Amino acid sequence: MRAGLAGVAAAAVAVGAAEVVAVATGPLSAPLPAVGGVVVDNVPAGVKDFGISLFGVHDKTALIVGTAILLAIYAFGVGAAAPRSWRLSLAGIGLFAVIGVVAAQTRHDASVFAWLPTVVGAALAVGVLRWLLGLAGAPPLTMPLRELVGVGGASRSSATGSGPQRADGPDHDGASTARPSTGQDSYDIGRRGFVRGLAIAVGGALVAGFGGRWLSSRQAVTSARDDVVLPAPRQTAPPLPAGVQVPGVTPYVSPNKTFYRIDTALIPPQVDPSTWQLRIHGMVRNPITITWDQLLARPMIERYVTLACVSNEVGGDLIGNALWLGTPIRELLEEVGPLPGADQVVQRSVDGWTCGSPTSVLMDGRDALLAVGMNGTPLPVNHGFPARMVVPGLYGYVSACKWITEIELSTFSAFDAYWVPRGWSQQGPIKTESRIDTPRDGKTRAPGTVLVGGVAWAQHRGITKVEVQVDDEPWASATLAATVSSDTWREWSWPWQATAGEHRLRVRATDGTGQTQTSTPAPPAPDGASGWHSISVQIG
Ligand SMILES: Nc1nc2c(c(=O)[nH]1)N[C@H]1C(S)=C(S)[C@@H](COP(=O)(O)O)O[C@H]1N2
Ligand SMILES: [Mo]
Repeated sequence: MRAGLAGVAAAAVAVGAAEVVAVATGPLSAPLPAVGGVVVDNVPAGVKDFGISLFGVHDKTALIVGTAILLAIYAFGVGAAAPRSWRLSLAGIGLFAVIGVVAAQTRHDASVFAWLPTVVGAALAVGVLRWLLGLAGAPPLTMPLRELVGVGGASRSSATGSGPQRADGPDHDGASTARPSTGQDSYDIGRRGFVRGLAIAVGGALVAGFGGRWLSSRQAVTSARDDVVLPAPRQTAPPLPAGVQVPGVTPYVSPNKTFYRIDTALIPPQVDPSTWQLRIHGMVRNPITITWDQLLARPMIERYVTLACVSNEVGGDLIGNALWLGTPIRELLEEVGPLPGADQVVQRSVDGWTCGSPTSVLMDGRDALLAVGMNGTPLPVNHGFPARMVVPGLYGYVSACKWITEIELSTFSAFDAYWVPRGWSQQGPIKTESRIDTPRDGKTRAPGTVLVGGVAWAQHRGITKVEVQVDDEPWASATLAATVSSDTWREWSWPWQATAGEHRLRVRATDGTGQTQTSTPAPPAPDGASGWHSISVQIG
C-alpha cells in the first residue's frame, strides 16, 4: 500500500515538475496535456457520445481528470512493484516517459525541446520514489543509481541490500531534510516520516503543477490582447431594433463570457498578434501573406451572426449570437484569385486543426468574415484571438476556424478536414431549427395565460414562421420578434391559455425558402440534429 502511494506521489511530482519546465517549452509539451491531446485526436469515430462528438468544455475536464486517474492507477502499480522489483518500477517510469515524450514531440508544431518536461518529470519521479520508499522503511532498493543509468554491474543484491545503495541515497534524493535512516529505528519513524514525505511530495507537486500552469498563463497573450485597438468599421451593424428580445428567452446577443465554446484545444492556443500571419495559398493565382497590422488596415464591417455547432442536440444550447467585427473574406479571396475547380477553402488553425468551406458559399455575397472582434472587444482567446472565421449558414466545424493562420484553396476530393475522417460530413449547412426556452421542460405553471417563447434559426435563409402545438391541438402561429438579418436567430413568443393538467408543447419553424423544419429526428452526426423540440409542462 505504502509503496503504491509512493508511486502515486512520484507521478504527481513528475506531472507537476513537468508543468514548471513547460513554462519554457510550451504548455502542450507537458505530458498530461500532450497525452490528452493525442487522445482527443485519436478517439476512434464511433465511440458513442465521445469520439463522434465535438469537444466541449466538459469533455475536456473529463478527459484530463480521466487521464490523471489512469496515470494514478498506473503509478500505484509502478510504486507497488518497487519493493519486489525496482527494475520493473524503472521500466514503468520509463514507459511513462516514452509515452509522454512521443505525445509531446508529435503535437502539431512541437518545439525541439518538447521532450524536456517529461524527461525531467520522470527523472524526479525516480528520485522521489526511492526517497519515499526509504521513508516507508522499505528494505534498501535492490539497484543502485549507477545501474539505473546503465553503468556498473547489474548486481542482483538480496532484499536486505548492502551499503552502496544506501550510501548514494541522499545524492539523488533531492530532499536533504527527511533523509532515510538505516537500521532498526527506520521502521518506527518510517511511518510518520513516510506520511510527512508523502505530504511534502504531493504538496510540492501541487504547487509546481498549479504554479507552472499559472506562470504559463501569465505568458499568455492576455496583455497583447488588452493592447489591441480595434479599427472602426467601414459599415457598422444596424442598431438592434426594439423588441428583438422576448422576456424569459435566451438573450438575443450572447455575452462573450457565456458564449458556447467548442474546440479540440485542451489549452487554448496563445497567438501573439505581433508574430501572427495569415497565409492564403494553394489553388490561387496570387498567393499572399498578411500580417496583423495589414489585417487591421483592411476594410472592416460589423455584423450580427449566429454561430451554431453541429453537435447541438435538438433543444440544446451549443449556439450563440454575437456582433462580429471583421473583413469580408470574399474580398481576400478575390485578391488571391481562386483557380477554376478550387471548390474547397481549407482553413488551418495554429494548432493544426482544419475545416473546409465551399468556395462558392464564401463568395456568394453573404457576410462571411475573417473576424477580429466579438461584441465590441478583440476576440476572446477561447474564441480564436487574434483572428477567426465566421460564416453565416454553415456549422462551425466546417467554417469557423479559430486561431486561423492559413487558408488553402483546394478541392473537396483532394482534402478531408479534421472532422471528416471522424465521421462527420464534408458539407455542413445549418439545418432549420427551433427551441422552446420558456417555460422550461418539467416546470409547473398556474392555469391561465402562460407566455411560451424561444428561438428559431435558419442562418442566411431567415425565419418566416414559428408554430407551437399543445398536445394534439392544431398548430398555432407564434409572434416573431424583430431581428436584424436573416443571419441570426429569431426570438418568438406565443401566449398560451393553459388549462390544468400535464401538457406537451412542440415547436417547429419555417425558413425563408418556405421549408418547414423536418419532424424526422436525427442525431447530430453526421451533419446536424433534426426533429421538433418538445417539452412537458404541468399546469395547476
Ligand atoms: N482551431 C479551431 N477552430 C474551431 C474548432 C476547433 O476545434 N479548433 N471548432 C469549431 C467548431 S466545431 C465550432 S462549433 C466553433 C465554435 O466556436 P466558439 O467556440 O467560438 O463558439 O469553432 C470552430 N472552430
Ligand atoms: Mo461545432
